[in-house]
Amino acid sequence: MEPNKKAIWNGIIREYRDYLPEISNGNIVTLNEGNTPLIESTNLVDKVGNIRLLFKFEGLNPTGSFKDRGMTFAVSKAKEDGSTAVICASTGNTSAAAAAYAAKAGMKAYVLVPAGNIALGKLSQAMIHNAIVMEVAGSFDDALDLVKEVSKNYPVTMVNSLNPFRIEGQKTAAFEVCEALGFAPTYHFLPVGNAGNITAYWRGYKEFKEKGIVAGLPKMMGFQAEGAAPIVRGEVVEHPDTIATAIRIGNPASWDGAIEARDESGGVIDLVSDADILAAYNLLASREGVFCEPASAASVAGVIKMVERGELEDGDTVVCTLTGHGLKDPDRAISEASETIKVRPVMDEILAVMGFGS
Ligand code: AN7
Repeated sequence: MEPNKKAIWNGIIREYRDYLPEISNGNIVTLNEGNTPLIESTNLVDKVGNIRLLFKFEGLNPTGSFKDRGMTFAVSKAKEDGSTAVICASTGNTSAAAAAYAAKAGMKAYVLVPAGNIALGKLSQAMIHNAIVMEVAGSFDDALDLVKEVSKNYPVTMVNSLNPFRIEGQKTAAFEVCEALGFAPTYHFLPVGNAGNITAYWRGYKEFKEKGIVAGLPKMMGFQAEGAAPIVRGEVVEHPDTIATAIRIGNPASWDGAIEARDESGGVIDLVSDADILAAYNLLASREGVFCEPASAASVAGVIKMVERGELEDGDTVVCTLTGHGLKDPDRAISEASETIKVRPVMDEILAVMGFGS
């Protein structure tokens, strides 16, 4: 048979070419990222009432997070510029994506991660894709300062979200949400760390509105972790701390973009506690069958908080981005879950556990 064209997704650059800066075909570096599902929530009515809640599950990208959307573009542009190496600071997911796309491009990747504060899955990805991994005895913010300096003075391309092509690629997630719904949602919730993603989604929504593809715009709702909430507090957090290591960031690079998204859309940037994040993380896994990483659950914790405050109304369409896959942080899942039950290979013991014993 002939290949079924409808069944083939060519990655966000080829699929959204008309909305992105130009790039030649030969320089496109892709792992066919994007086209992630918008999953309808069905089992959280007691927490969120009768809003229509949907999860944009970005954990189903090739490296397991939304970072792939921006990385395909940043690495493709680096290739077009003749660059042979990329560098980034990362709480984990950016480094995993940079390492994978650099491998695909035949480039070198240098990644700086905060020692002791990167989830195991993410570290394993950067390592197996053969990046040079530097564990910095400091914070993400320290690492980003160093990366900015290095990329200014040496021939290596920075692929943090200060690289404008990262935001361009990431905005395509907003296009997909609009296309899946047939309109822009009432609210869009997402976790905020470096604030690149909220900046990117807002740009994407605005572009679809300007082009007349959708009539409305969502209110942008960003949520930081309580111990790492510089935008909410209005000042840099010197020693950010949260179990959601992905968003353990005290001085976001796209701070202004987040403020703009909030103010132009009439939205909110607020915080949620680690306990709220973990409660949402557990609810998603145990009731919705969706395993995201802790930082991702900050968006859902934000929805629950807003519902409790009476901010959301029945009938509102609310999209939550679940930014990364739960497998990124297996240690957290195991520490949150109930214990396994050790048994001998004996039928009586199995039946006793199942409650079928005599
Ligand atoms: C799962 O990988 O900053 O507000 O270095 O991995 O766009 O920074 C990761 C951020 C949310 C926050 N959820 O997004 C990195 C990094 C997950 C993340 C965020 C991140 P931004």
